[in-house]
Amino acid sequence: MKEHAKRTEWFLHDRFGMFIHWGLYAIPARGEWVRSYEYMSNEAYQPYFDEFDPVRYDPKEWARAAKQAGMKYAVLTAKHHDGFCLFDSKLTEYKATNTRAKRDLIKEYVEAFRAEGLKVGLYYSLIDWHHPDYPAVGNHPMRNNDDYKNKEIDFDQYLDYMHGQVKELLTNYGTIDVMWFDYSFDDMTGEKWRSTELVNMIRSIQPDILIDNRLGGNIKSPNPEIFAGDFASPEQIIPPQGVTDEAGNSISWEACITLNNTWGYSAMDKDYKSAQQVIRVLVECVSKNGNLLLNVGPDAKGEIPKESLAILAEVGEWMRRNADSIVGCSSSGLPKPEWGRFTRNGNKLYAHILDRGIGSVNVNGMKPKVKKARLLSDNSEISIETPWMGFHAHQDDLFINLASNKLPDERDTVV
Ligand code: FHN
Repeated sequence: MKEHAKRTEWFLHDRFGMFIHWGLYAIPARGEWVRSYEYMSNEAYQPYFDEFDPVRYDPKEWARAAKQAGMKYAVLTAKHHDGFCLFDSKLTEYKATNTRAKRDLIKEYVEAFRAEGLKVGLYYSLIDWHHPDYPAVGNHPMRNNDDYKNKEIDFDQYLDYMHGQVKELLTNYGTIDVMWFDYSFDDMTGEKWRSTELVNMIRSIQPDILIDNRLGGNIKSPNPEIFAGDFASPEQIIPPQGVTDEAGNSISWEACITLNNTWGYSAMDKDYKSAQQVIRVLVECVSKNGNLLLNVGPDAKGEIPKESLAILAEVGEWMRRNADSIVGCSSSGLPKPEWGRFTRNGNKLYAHILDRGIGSVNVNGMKPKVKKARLLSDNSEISIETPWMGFHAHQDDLFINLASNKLPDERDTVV
């Protein structure tokens, strides 16, 4: 579909984004599912609304951290499952402008990230544990409360509210580049959300916006539903072979991955990935035609955890020297080499030597004959005359730029 290809052009070029999970759950600091895990009623959760006062929220700092990390876009939770709205919705009082913050946090976010040249996306939860007309199904905090479960609700009222808020987000905050819905489950999928009506409304307001695949439907179908989405959204995993449609053609996908183990802020979870692990994940995604949406969970004061900032800064230092092998790149068309992965941008082939134990790469066997090899980080020459190239991949010599004279023949093998 031509308009789909046009819409996804920037997405397939940019490759690397920041996911941001932030809201009232940063106060209990036990992750964004705390209401569900601890069966909290609206009343039990209300103190967090009453307290919420992110005095150190400065999205310009967030945007700088993202940009310096080499990220090109971001997606921030406008409303997560707890129903709390970070934006000044006219459809509810359960919003940031009614807390001590008294700020439209989404407005400040889109302005700050655009000012740094990043594209802006909004995450919006289909699930809403606060809304009176949302049923106590799935992992709803009141799923074991018979009084709650038996009360009369009007789900269409909730859908009118949900559709109305999406319209507010796409009308009041300028160009939004990604609408990241989350998530369909069991029979709560597709038309249960009135998805065709919702996507038609979205496209009527912002025709070029990208939509993820979590409204339901089958994005891999040769004739996907209008709401099947523009990209697949594997979570906490990298698909072994990337993502393809039913005909075996690669389709747009984006892996969303946490830096520790929780999306929302957790004071206890200090089990962070290293910068090297993040770089490997990023390289693997791009080598398989995918994007990486890397998550941060700011704390209740509005700051990204220092551990996350340190990792982002180290990844950014690598990206400062090596972004050419990520941004604008895709899969290479070559089989995965034993020593790492390839990415490709047109006729530039990038060899990412990821397995430290293997210090040499035999490029002479590569077809077409490699014209020249350079270490991308400092453009130093890599000799390709010797039968093998014994250079030692160390901390920042993660890959070389093999400028070959034409695209590798799909049938080529790397010896
Ligand atoms: O339940 C959410 C979860 O809190 C988080 O937002 C992730 C991010 O993709 N999505 C859902 C779990 O799949």
